Amino acid sequence: MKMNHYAKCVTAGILCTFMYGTLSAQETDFDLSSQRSEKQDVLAVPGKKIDHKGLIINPTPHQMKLDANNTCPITQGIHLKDKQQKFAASLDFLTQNKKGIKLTIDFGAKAAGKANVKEVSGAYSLVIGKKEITIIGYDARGAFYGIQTLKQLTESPVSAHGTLPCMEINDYPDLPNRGVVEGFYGTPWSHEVRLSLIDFYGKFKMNTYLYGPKDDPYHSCPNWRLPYPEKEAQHIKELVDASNRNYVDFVWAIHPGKDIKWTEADRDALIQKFEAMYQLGVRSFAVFFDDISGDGTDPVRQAELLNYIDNNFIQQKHDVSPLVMCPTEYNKSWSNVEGGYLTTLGEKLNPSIHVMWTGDRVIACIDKPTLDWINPLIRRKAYIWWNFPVNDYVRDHLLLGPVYGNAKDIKDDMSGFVSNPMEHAESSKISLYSVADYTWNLETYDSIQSWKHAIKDLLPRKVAYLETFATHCSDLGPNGHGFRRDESVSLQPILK
Ligand code: LOG
Repeated sequence: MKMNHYAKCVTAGILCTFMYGTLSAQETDFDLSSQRSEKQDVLAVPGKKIDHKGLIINPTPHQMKLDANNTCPITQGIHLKDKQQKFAASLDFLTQNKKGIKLTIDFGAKAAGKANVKEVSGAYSLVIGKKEITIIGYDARGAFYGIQTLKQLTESPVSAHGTLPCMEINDYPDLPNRGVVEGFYGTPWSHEVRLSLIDFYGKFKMNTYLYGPKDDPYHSCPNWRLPYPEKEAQHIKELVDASNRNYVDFVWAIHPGKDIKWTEADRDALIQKFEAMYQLGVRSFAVFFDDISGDGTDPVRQAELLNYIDNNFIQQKHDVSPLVMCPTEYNKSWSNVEGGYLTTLGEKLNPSIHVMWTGDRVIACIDKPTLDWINPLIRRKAYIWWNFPVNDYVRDHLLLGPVYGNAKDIKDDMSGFVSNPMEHAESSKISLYSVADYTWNLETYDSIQSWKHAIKDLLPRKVAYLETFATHCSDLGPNGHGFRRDESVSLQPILK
């Protein structure tokens, strides 16, 4: 069998484990949740309790009714009625055949209203009847997500014999912006791996990829004013195309604050760079002012610049998403409220501009008190930049453990939630799988279950090995930020 990229990356780690002979594969029925400190609410797929039989949908749908007595045969393929002729390329997992089961796909407010689909981008309904399948999206993104759910069902053991279980799914995302910020220090991801990640975002219904690798010189100093050289520009174009195919907003970020002069010349240089990115196809933009000192940190100047960009570029284009900014004081412990930085941004920034926030500290989990503190200051809902599983401050550790610690009652208090991952992109997929789950459906999120599903999805032929490896690669050890994770929980009783 040809090993996929992911398999190659983790196999190296697993081999080390076996060479030194210290770990054995996890017993499959070992209950990790019994020893972890996080609270576990193992919930069945909502709607009706279903007999799992290997049926896993990530992210967990909001409503799902299974008709256990009926199935839908797809052995003959499907007869496609793609009403707006958009999705043929996304359906390569099914055989098309006029004699097959009818698959109707449509989207838009009218069709969505009839199908009771929620009025938010990405919402959809999927009905699998005995003789036909129907997907209705609130928008094209929603219909695409319905197709992703159908795809997961066809790949699941429940449909191994060419029959899908009959069911009705009505589903929608809790948060409008969900995904990843490539915002770490260290070797930026390769082009190949970025493309692989973008497919992964689409598959698991994440809609945002903020591109801001600290060590891309054309994102930050010294070259933020210059256009990308030809090859790099071509790569950006390809990332945009891949994002469009996956209904992902590719948000190109600039990090000008280290040496920006508050002059017309620099303001125009920034707009010109955005214009060059627009020509490459970029339709979403961000400006990061994190990790800088000196003149660039002035909140009045920052707000003036951002409003200028918003009024003269973002709003003028008519096809560009709201601007995103990362403040200099981007977490509570680094904020000087008396100094007025955050209140100035809150008062002055145009209301449509998103403001990012990492929480009470640089590395922190997010809960209601976190948001109750920041939202009034910035006068909008914070857009969370979650610094996990990023490991640029503990580079000798891989962070492969469960994603836990974020509250489940805060879906109405954030405008977005993106994870900053490790420079090891493939290994970050374990966490990102769960970030997708959490940000889509906060209340039913179950960290251990999601983590186990991630491992199964990523390395189906070596689940127990990867689980063993990952369970012993969870904590960061002592670090400057004081952020810790449960480690090697199955060994804890023996060590006590
Ligand atoms: C940087 C980020 C880095 C992360 C973790 C933000 C907003 N900025 O302390 O680039 O990956 O912490 O080390 C940061 O988090 N600065």
